[in-house]
Amino acid sequence: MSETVLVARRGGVLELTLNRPDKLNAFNEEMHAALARALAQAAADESVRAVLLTGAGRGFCAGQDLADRAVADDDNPPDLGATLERWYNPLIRRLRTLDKPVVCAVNGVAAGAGANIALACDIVLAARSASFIQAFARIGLVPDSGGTWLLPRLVGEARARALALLGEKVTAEQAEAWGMIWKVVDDERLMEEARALADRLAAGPTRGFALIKRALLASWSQDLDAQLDLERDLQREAGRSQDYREGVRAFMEKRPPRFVGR
Ligand code: LHQ
Repeated sequence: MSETVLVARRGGVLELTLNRPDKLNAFNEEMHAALARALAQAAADESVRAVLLTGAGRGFCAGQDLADRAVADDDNPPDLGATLERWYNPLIRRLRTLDKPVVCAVNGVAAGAGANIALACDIVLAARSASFIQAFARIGLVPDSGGTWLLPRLVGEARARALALLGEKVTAEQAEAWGMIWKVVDDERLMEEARALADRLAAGPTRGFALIKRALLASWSQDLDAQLDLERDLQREAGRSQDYREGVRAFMEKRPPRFVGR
């Protein structure tokens, strides 16, 4: 087992900690492979009902380990597209399509692909001291890991353009004010709040959550008519779940629901 991603099981939550703190948790291939394995475990294990992603040390993730992708020489440039195809793109797809909620606790700086991996999670909490940097343009690159897709949708075209072109730091408070993330939390309360949120989601109607994720993802590429059709189909499926029956029963009986995730 690789130490580059710490995997801890807490009730229905799988807690994943990026763990290369001396490199601000920048990604090398070993860390990518470890994270892919952990997310596959989260997907396959029915008793895992939410995932919590965070980073060890003072950073969340500084994106690609630039030492790992050092420019070879003028005649033999690295194929960065291959790195995206092999590692980053599957990771973003996995986060977006995982049929359980993913909470991200951004404990410090999130730069480059690290920023966009955080933003690809379902609910993003950030420590007050954390920041987000689209560092790509600083080294001549293009925002990847979904950045050019996510940013304009989250913060609007004007801010997305400036962030991508300037690579300026966005503080956690600014990110919250712009709607880039869900919430800022005082540093010392970050993990407590993130765990409480993940626990709450893990006790929720997991099947329904998966359908919500599908509907929201599809909404970006569909018109209203197609989306209404999709909502009809997904609601049909949700209506057949055990958790829907329990939710209605609990409401009628004026008690909290006991969801089982099916
Ligand atoms: C690092 C890194 C790092 C290695 C900090 N690599 N060591 C995808 C496909 C293929 C290839 C290309 O890229 C991509 C996507 C990307 O992610 S591209 C963007 C890559 N990331 C960056 O450009 C960010 C680079 N890092 C920074 O700008 C700064 O480190 C930030 C602003 C994140 C934090 O600054 P500070 O708080 O001042 O920390 P620091 O710079 O002193 O970093 C601490 C250590 O971490 C340091 O090592 P050292 O041995 O000197 O203590 C850094 O070298 C190392 N580190 N980021 N990406």
